[in-house]
Amino acid sequence: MGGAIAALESTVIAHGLPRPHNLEAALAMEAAVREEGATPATIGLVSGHIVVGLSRGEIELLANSENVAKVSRRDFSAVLAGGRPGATTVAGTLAVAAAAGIRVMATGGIGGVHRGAEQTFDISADITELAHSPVAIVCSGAKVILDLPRTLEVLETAGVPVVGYRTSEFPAFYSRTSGLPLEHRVDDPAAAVRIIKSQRELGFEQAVVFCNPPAKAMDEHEVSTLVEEALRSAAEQGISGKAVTPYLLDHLARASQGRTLETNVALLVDNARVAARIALALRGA
Ligand code: PSU
Ligand code: MN
Repeated sequence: MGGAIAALESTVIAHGLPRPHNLEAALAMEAAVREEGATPATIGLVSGHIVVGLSRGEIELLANSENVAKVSRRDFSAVLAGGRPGATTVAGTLAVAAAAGIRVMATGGIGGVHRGAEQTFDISADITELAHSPVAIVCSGAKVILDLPRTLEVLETAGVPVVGYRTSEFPAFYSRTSGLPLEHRVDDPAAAVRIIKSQRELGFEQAVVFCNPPAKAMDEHEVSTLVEEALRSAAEQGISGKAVTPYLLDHLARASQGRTLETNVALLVDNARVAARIALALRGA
């Protein structure tokens, strides 16, 4: 049966949040999981090895080094062979968690379809991995820098269940509302576990995405103005590929005088807590 483990991603530490908030958030997420009585396993790459359950020193390394690779599935082999430290995205973390038999993970917001993807083809590998990883993931929806309606469409195409956790609406990362309704909803960990068990009994390999609205939420319309601005700036600077998401998150934090950052850290910690509760309920089920 094993212990109740909540896996945590590390790209958010290395590339999603500025110092020193990144280390603080990483440690606060782990503390929240422990407080609930579960075991955190932050996943990353150190000295040519995949580590499931980074030590405090290893988390500090990922938080403070300049040369940390952003590791999605396609990056593992090259980063392991080269020995650089690596931080796993949701996609990378799902791949490792699934291989390690960990059934629950937490993040801030999943990746998805970027705005203008019809031109750039920029659709996060998170979607592909969610389609093949039998892991439940607690998030605050998808990052609001994305095209949220199209992100829901591709999740549907990929056969990935998206379930509101105490909400009937897809959260917009920094805000509780997006105007996009969710068909399925649960209100406690026991109900979440019933869906996870059913998904596994069916033999389906898809993840289950639980969307937990942010506690310290920002106004949806204020955020959308900030996002427009950030997107314009990214386009002017010619930002592309895996740099897009970190650039936009950083721009938003600056433009909002740190308010998106505060919301981001709070929702990360809250999602870790919910993941721990689900992992505990899953162990007893
Ligand atoms: N959630 C956050 N901040 C982040 C991320 C998630 O609150 O920085 C990271 C995750 O690791 C996710 C990645 O997998 O952003 C998506 O990057 P991309 O769009 O390049 O696939
Ligand atoms: Mn991308």
